[in-house]
Amino acid sequence: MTHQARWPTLLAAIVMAVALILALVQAGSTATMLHDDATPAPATPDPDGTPLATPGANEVVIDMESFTFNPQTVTILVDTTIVWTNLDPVAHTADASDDPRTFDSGNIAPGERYRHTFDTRGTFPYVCNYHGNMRGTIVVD
Ligand SMILES: [Cu+2]
Repeated sequence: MTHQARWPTLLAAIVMAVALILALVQAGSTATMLHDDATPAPATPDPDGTPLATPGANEVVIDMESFTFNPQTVTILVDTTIVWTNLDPVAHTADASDDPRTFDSGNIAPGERYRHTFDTRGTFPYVCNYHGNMRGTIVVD
């Protein structure tokens, strides 16, 4: 009868050994998972999406010459820039005649320029503040 009593002990030893092996395997896989932490990707710098304006593009030049605006009437598209260029030996201005003024160049000294970009459609008569008969018109179509 003594040999029968050994079976439960042997069985218990085998179950404990298997349980120990399973526990070790599980611990190992857990350790592997802990090493699998995601490294955050380096932040890519956000490039400035603003396109660079090409100098001279979308610009129309009006000469201030011999006390006249030349050409006197200019028709342009929206977002066109007018560049008034003073070729006279005296100062001029280009002041819109509307109120409040759409544009007002202030003093444009001889050889100087004044730029204004028209972003709305309309007809804009303007005048030189120093010479009342010096007039022009910008038509924004
Ligand atoms: Cu003038």
